[in-house]
Amino acid sequence: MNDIGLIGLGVMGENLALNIGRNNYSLSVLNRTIEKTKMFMEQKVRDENIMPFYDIKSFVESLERPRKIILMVKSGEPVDNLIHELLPYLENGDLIIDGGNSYFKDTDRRIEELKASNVLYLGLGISGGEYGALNGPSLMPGGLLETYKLVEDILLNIAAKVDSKPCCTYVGDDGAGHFVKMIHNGIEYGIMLGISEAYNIMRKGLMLSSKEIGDTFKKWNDGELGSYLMEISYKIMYHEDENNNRPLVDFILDKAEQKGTGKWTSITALELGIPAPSLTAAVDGRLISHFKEERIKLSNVFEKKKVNLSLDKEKTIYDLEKSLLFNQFILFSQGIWLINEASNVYNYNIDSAEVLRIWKGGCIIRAKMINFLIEIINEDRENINFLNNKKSVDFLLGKFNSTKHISNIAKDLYIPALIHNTSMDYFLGLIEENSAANLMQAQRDYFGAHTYERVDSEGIFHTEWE
Ligand code: NBP
Repeated sequence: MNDIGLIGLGVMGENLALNIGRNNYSLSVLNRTIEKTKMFMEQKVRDENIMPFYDIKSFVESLERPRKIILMVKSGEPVDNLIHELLPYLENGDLIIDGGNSYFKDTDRRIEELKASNVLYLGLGISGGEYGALNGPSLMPGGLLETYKLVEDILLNIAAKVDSKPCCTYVGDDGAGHFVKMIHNGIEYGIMLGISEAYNIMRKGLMLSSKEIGDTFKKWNDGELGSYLMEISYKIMYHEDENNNRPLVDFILDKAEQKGTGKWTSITALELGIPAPSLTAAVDGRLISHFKEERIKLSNVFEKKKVNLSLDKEKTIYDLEKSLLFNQFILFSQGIWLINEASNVYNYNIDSAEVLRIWKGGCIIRAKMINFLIEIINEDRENINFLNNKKSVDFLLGKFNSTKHISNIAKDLYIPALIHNTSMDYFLGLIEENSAANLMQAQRDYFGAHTYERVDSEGIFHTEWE
């Protein structure tokens, strides 16, 4: 009998299976396309105790009770279909673990639906790509605590380790794990766009070569901006196309794809009523990039008046570094605010400092900055928006002029800088004591008798404006 089963031998599934096997657990595996299972067994499996199966019944029967089955398949319908196929063979107390990027509300629903069959369900957010899956990902499990306890040992062993601590923690109830993974991806979109904007300014404004941009990213990666995404960005800049020994990045079509987690983050922010404009800007950045044909047409119609900018290279690079720190801080703060709000609204009971701790290793958004963020959160555990803290404001104010400078340069050069601009406006919005929302309230009352409150007396007011 094997310790655990895994269904779905795609990029993530096969690497996770090997990771589990290398941690001395015995494993049954199954994949919809049989050929893939055979190739996996022949080409990837070495000494690991991994057994292939080609039908659900014998796969389930090969597992130690209570059975533990990880699904590593495309989110959505495939997950529901597999649950449906597994159910006839499962018994009370067996456990399904969904390791894909499922929408957290689907996970809430599945946990609820499976209660009738006494089958347990864990929504497991996994980050780290194929390297992380194999060598230690960041794991974000959510569901009942008792359910998590059944696989805690395995999850802690296969997770990445930072300061000898596993990058895995019980995140919270129901879909909390998938919620946190969704926010992780929202932040990931934002950091990626921010770095790409810096790249754009360096190549179009400073006329730097890919090699020079790579050198800059590498230097930043050694400093405060150190992160996985900065590390891969400098390596990408150095990477040459096999065909012509020129930077491969120059030959990649500028249309960014997405699979949905960033979009869900924005939709969730709107549903929860929490402002997260930088996270949304990151999705919009990808959407705009997708309209390549329109962009080509419009770029020929709209005359970009040449501005004679004599940019100071050293100063611009210095400001870019500071502005990226500014953006990254804002992106994390918006993500954590959403997590804290969701924790209250959906009763997930999430500890956001713990979430940040497990994002310190294994995952795509691991960054040196996280230690500082944890320090700020721990100063006031009741504060759901960690921007509302003196250290946060000091940090951002220290980078404000640099961000403003970069934003201005981008406009002068007609370069979009969605993350830079949005993060700055978000910050300005939050530090503005008297906003212009008084006019909006008056407009609402004017056309819709929506009423308003006054600053000089209590109560609800309406005016006949005409
Ligand atoms: P892949 O595209 O590499 O593999 C997808 C897997 O899903 C294959 O095993 C495929 O089987 C299976 N599958 C599909 Br598609 N439809 C199915 C169905 N109706 N019934 C049964 N199996 C089905 O994806 P991946 O990158 O390994 O991602 C797996 C999950 O992990 C996704 O939810 C993804 O969002 C998430 N994730 C991915 C990453 C990443 O970096 N790639 C990171 C974190 C999380 P087949 O071989 O028969 O087509």
